[in-house]
Amino acid sequence: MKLELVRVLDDDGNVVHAEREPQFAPAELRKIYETMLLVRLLDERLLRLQRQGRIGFYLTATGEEATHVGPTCALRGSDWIYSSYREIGAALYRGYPLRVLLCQLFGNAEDPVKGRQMPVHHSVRNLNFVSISSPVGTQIPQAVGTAMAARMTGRDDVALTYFGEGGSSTGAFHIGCNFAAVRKAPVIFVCRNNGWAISVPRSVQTAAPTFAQKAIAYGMPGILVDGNDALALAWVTREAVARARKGDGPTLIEARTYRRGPHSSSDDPSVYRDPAEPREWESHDPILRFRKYLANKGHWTDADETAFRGAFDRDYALALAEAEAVAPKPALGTLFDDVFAQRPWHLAEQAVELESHLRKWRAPDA
Ligand SMILES: Cc1ncc(C[n+]2csc(CCOP(=O)(O)OP(=O)(O)O)c2C)c(N)n1
Repeated sequence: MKLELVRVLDDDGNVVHAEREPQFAPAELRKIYETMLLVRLLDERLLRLQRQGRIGFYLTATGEEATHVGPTCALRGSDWIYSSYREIGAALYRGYPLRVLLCQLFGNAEDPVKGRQMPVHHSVRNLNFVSISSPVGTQIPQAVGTAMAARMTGRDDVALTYFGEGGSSTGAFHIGCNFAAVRKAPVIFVCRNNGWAISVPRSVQTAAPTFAQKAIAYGMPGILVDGNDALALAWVTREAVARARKGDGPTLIEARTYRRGPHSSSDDPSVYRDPAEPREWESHDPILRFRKYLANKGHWTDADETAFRGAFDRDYALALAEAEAVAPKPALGTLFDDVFAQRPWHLAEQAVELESHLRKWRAPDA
């Protein structure tokens, strides 16, 4: 079977399918662009921070920024986002503050999850951006459950979940898709096919020609979209959201993109990947394409670009200084908080034991 690759823009930012162009207001178009650029600028800075030994781990998304913002901008604020570890742009689009993002990376007292998660595993409760799970694919059934809960409580909110193409090989993907399609859960599955699952190439991830066509077997629509085209992503997601809200069930969207960088700061792709491959994808860059589109419409100038980058430099420097130097580490006692409404006996015992251990051994300046 052959699925059309849905596009709105070509690589030069020209509109190739005007009938699909989402008619966004200029301010919205600028927000989409600025969020994608923010992800790119943060990736450069934060990977450097990791290399300097100031944070323990980082995951970049260079070349995949449109997959974060395109689907999310088609949602409303009360809809739920269950992302993997790579879609920070979805939270940034909803207004995740830079300072809190950095506090999470440092795992300090202002980190919403108090240093208990790895860096980049964000949790932004007030933005309906649900705590990221490390085990690949686990967010998929979580999103389905939330979508079902919304429907059972009479709300028309939807849940959108992002995962890599590697995530589609998990049992959680099958469970989530099957249950959602049978029950017509208002959920949107966004499979971000970036070609690689750490060192596993797409060619051995599945024998199917596309990930989108897996939807057919579950009995839901499957859409193949250019993952470097934010407008095409917004358009297909908008249609999927409309179906979900009116009770017509889930959609599986395959966003075809490419992981230009390493899997994470712990990875070295030169040992398993031809370096010509990521270079080839630079010509399909999602941010450059969108910038040309915006400029053609008269909504972005070189002066806007300079001003945005300048403001980012200032905001980043301030947020970094505050997060790194000002915010303290989480108090050790918080280790026992937040899991049980009433602390069970074994944790109560451990808390007392920790206190007496610290009284005995704590260094004078700790
Ligand atoms: C259940 C599980 N198995 C293995 C891992 C180790 N692991 C972390 S990321 C990853 C690759 C995931 O690739 P993909 O889903 O394509 O997402 P991408 O990293 O490309 O965005 C693996 C195997 C894990 N975190 N969880």
